[in-house]
Amino acid sequence: MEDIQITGLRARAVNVPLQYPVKTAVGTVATSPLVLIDLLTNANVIGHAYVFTYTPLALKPTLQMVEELEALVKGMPLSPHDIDRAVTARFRLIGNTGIVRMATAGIDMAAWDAKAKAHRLPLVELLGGKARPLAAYDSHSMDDVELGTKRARDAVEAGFKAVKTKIGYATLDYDLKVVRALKQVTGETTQLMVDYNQGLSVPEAKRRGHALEAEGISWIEEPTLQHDYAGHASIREALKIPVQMGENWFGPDEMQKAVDSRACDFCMPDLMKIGGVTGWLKASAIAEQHSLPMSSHIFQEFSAHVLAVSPTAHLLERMDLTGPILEPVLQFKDGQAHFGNEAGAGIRWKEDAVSRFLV
Ligand code: SMN
Ligand code: MG
Repeated sequence: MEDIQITGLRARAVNVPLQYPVKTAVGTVATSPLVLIDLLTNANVIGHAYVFTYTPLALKPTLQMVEELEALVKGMPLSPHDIDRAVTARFRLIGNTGIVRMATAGIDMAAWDAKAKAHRLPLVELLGGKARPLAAYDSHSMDDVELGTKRARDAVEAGFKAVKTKIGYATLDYDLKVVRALKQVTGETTQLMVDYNQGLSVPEAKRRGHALEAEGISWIEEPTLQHDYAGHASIREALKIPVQMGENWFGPDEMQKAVDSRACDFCMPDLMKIGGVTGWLKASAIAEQHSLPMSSHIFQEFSAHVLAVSPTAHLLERMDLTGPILEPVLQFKDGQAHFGNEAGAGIRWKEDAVSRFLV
């Protein structure tokens, strides 16, 4: 196949409604601000990817950062590793982190999608793997008792074998009240994980974590500030529940620092913040070397493909942040994610919905 070239980039900002706002101990994501990326090539394939900006305040700056990258990648061969090298060199001084990392990761994902399409392969096969059903969990919010138990019941009835809820209510007693109500629904057959979204001090995380040890919790996620690796390590030493983190690691280098600090028992890089598919592959090698079970964080479509080639693959997070703007390519059945039945990563825009939510 002759050298495929990148011929352009198109980026659009949308702010889509969420069936369930993502309520966390440190704030609520009420709508889903996304930058939709189309990477154009001279091989009659277009790479699609999206990046999630958490708050509408970061949406336009991220859109502009993606748009600025066109000058860098236009005319380059469709080679994600060449792009990674060029980006690393260009952003050495400012640092490939924050919005820069989010934008460059989006380009990386779109490049891998285009490459797989050019080879008429599902991304997982381009990466040397094979699509297979992946164990998944349904990821919920700080939904309190009534909505929390409804969502847990819906998930169990849909066949999920694991559910995550967000806690960090005003008191430990209320955390326990919600967890016990959900455990009534999930029972012994469905795992229950909790996510504090960085909301506790180290002493409070130990206090609440000890209380949760008798409740049958499968992991406690980001109990304290995400950059406090020593704090996570201290909590991990103190608790019998596995500590989970990783969604806030900007690049494999931050993952390495956290792992060197023995901060967690499990890891869950975010496909965007870790650096796209290229960043994830580096992260999966770190996870393998340290025998860390590796789960994904949102970005469920691309995450399915890269998790399938991750040696320590653990669980795929099911949290739909694209709602009406994506064709439902990824399917969930009996608690597993089914994917890989088309070329690329399976990102197909529903243009009528995109138009409705353009910012
Ligand atoms: C989360 C936080 C914010 C937006 C999406 C998801 C959460 C998770 O920490 O682990 O799903
Ligand atoms: Mg989380």
